[in-house]
Amino acid sequence: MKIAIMGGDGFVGWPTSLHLSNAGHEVHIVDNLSRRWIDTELGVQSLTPMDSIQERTRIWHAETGRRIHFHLIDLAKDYQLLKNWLAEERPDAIIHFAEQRAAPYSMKSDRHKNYTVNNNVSATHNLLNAMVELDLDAHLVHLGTMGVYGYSTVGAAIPEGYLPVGIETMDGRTVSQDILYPSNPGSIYHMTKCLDQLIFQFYAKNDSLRITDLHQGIVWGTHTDQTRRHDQLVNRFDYDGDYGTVLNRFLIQAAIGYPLTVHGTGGQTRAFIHIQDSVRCIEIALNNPPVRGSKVEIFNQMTETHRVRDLAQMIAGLTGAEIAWLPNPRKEAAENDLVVRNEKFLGLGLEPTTLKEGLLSEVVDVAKRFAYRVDRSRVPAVSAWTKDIATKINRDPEGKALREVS
Ligand code: NAD
Ligand code: USQ
Repeated sequence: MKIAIMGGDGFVGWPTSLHLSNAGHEVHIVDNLSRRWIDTELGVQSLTPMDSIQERTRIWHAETGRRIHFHLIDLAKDYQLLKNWLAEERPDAIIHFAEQRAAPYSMKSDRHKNYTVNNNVSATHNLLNAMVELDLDAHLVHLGTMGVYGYSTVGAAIPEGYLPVGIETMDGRTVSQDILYPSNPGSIYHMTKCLDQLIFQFYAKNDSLRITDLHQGIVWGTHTDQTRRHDQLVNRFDYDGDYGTVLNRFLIQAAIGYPLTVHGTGGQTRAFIHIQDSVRCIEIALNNPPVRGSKVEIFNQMTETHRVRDLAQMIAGLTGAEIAWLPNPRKEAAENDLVVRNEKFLGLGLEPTTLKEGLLSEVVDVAKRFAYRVDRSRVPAVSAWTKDIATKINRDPEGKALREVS
């Protein structure tokens, strides 16, 4: 297949590009490199030394003989360029990673909220709009998030996208319908993924676009089989307070002797998936497109759930790290249970890589190897969800003490 990978320079996009190129597909990365600019804005860098996208693709070619093509296009702002590119290349499938994906970054200020909404909603809409205009019947695979559901299990497992409901009619009958599971976003970023869902629903109904939405949990790990092939194919690894995600952050904190930054009681339960499984799920989704005219196909792309404090305790046990119990910069439930259905991927052959399988120490080893690149002052999460929370955190002696560790 000819596959366009929007956002293919990112943490999940890069190993996906390598995986699909290795599988024999013609891969085109489309990216505006905004994530690299955001590193500059925040004064941080990936833990792992990442080469330019041109250098990465050159190494891939030298290593495998396969070409990955790169195109510098902003999906949100360069509509005409995007449309011309799609018209010329007419990919068979499009994988859409090209969004601002950090919840803390999306909550930093009014400017960051605007940027996240404008970037994410416009990127998604421009893509669908152009596909319709060009009569492009490509299968669109989008990376959504478990956060669209809001993590609360009300005594029932979270289904894969749709909730069967019975609606009582005025004449007393009950009509059954499958509706999108009620959206319950916890950040501006997560809100954009809820908006994406509605845009997809409309375009599948109105224009019969073939769309798969993957509601993914928190991705952990860094290497895949293909990024391991050469030092310069290494994946990016975010550890800072905005882009670093919880499990990867704990692992690197353990490696550099920084107390594990648990927010609140650590009673938050979240869904997780290893990066190798994420890449595999995307391939499985690509191989199982919905038929034209059907509703949006939705998968829950996660393999296990964990409570944040259990993760911290597990990593502390493994490495001897200390745990810091910090005031929570986010507005979120202090404790929640989370049960998620994921039978669709399992039924299609996914074999989950769980935390138990020794890969935790592999990540700690990567972190130790590149520990000299870590700026400890960028570890604390300082983006507060509300002005009140910001004031409270700044007054909290324990939070302040940890920030001063840096
Ligand atoms: P990332 O930030 O590393 O990569 C996103 C890529 O998209 C970057 O290379 C960026 O430059 C590009 N991009 C952003 N806006 C763009 C635009 N307007 N035009 C062109 N390119 C643009 O993020 P990631 O961790 O690889 O996540 C990829 C997708 O998966 C995101 O949509 C995210 O919401 C979703 N997701 C990620 C995780 C996770 O834990 N990393 C979990 C669930 C879902
Ligand atoms: N947390 C800590 N300590 C930290 C960092 C986070 O206790 O140092 C807590 C947070 O308060 C939160 C939980 O861990 O309760 C998860 O935070 P996270 O930063 O790992 O994940 P999140 O902000 O939800 O976002 C990440 C990705 C996002 C993706 C989402 C999937 O950045 O792109 O959509 O995971 S999910 O969480 O399933 O919605």
